[in-house]
Amino acid sequence: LQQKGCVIWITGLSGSGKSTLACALSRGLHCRGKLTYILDGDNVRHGLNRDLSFKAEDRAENIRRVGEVAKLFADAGVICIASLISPYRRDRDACRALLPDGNFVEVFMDASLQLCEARDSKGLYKLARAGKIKGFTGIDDPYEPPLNCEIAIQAKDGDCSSPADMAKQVIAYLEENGYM
Ligand code: GGZ
Repeated sequence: LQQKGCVIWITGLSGSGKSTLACALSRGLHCRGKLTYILDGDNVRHGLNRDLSFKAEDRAENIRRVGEVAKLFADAGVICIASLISPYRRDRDACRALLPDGNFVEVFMDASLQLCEARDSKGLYKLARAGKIKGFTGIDDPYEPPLNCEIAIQAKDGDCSSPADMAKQVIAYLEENGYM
């Protein structure tokens, strides 16, 4: 295996398209002969992190564990795609600090709350607005957008790139930076 591992960290609101990008990216990289692994917040919270809630310190622990696991994959030469809301800058920066310079690629799914809420694919925003979910990111819990991410993917109403196009944006970055 001749592959440089890295972590692609996808952050953004619920419904911003993180998992969709993760899947499309994984597919695109497989087509190019790369080994990948997806760590998705929603999935990891059913197993490894099933003891964690959504209060700030548990989100921090969720992100810390995923960061550590992602680092193990990267050390093994895998392109590890982590897809979590990861709303706090400090927690994301701590994951970045686990890896050598350049091996942590932060991707911001830059979709407005308005757009994510309009999509509401799982009906969670509706529940949050009704007060049935407390501490929901974007509603009554903060989301801190990245200040210096490697890649920002803009999603605007009626003008969303296809998953494959979003993936291409990330793959182009990986090509320019010697990962391909
Ligand atoms: C945010 C929540 C919450 C609260 C449940 N706040 O869109 P989804 O449903 O499928 O993905 C979201 C998922 C977020 O898990 P993460 O591990 O990515 O979050 S974090 O990085 O902040 O630890 C959402 C669902 O869980 N969900 N309650 N209160 N999202």
